[in-house]
Amino acid sequence: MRPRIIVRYFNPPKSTIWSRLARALTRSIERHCDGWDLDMQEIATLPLSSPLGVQGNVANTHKLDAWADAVQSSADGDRLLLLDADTLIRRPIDDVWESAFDLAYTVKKKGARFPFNGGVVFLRVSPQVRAFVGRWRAENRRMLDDPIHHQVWRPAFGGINQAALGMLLKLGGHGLEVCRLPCLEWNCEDESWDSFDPVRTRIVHYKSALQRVTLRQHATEQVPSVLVQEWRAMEEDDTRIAPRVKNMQVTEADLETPEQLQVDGGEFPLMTRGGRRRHRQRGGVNDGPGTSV
Ligand SMILES: [Mn+2]
Repeated sequence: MRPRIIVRYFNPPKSTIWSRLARALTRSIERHCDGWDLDMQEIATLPLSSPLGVQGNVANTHKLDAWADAVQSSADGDRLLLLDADTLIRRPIDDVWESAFDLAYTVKKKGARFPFNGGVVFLRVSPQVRAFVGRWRAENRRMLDDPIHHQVWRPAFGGINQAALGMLLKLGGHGLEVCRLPCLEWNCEDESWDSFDPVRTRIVHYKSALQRVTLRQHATEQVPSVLVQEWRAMEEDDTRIAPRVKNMQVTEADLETPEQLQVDGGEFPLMTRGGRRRHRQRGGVNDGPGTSV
């Protein structure tokens, strides 16, 4: 069974920002995750509200609910990556399965404001894992409904998804084998951006300031330009598909089935445009397949 990447996102009213992020992520997965399936869905927003009016908490609750649904409907032995839509995969991630774990999450370097980031979570599904993710969802809901409950855990773990996960990991008793992956490699987030290593980093998290600058939302924050450029290059790749196919190089395989080239070939189907022009300039005849290709 191929491992599966689970992405759930939604757009705020009158915005397509998250669709844009999701498209670039999809492109990066197509490029680097050959042996994986992608299960990406835009979800409808529900009329949830946060007693403190914190819209980010509501959004993250919707996302976690949808992740949890995907986990509950997975079979024992399924390998899943729960992934935020504001990420980019920039090199293969298959190595993660070399470690034995039920749940793997990404920890920040020492001295960071919070100990981990919840945007990248790998799972090997089992009844215990389904039960744990069910508790994660329930604790998150409890924190949304009861801000005091969130306040107890927020100083240690931050946002609502993370506070709920941090609480459950801290309390223990879940019986899961838990693996801690370094953020710099597996989830390069705000406190890792400055240490970004193109050879090592597999997943970059385009959150907060990096997201604003990358999407050109009139942001002036200082973020590593190499990360901004990588994301923009991935997005532009989307719109270059047609021209790239049109300018396709002729390969050995094409020469074996020359009829495929007639679309653009015209008079001398096996020559490039430049080859045909030079051929005419020389006043030559078409002297057989492949000569000017
Ligand atoms: Mn995120």
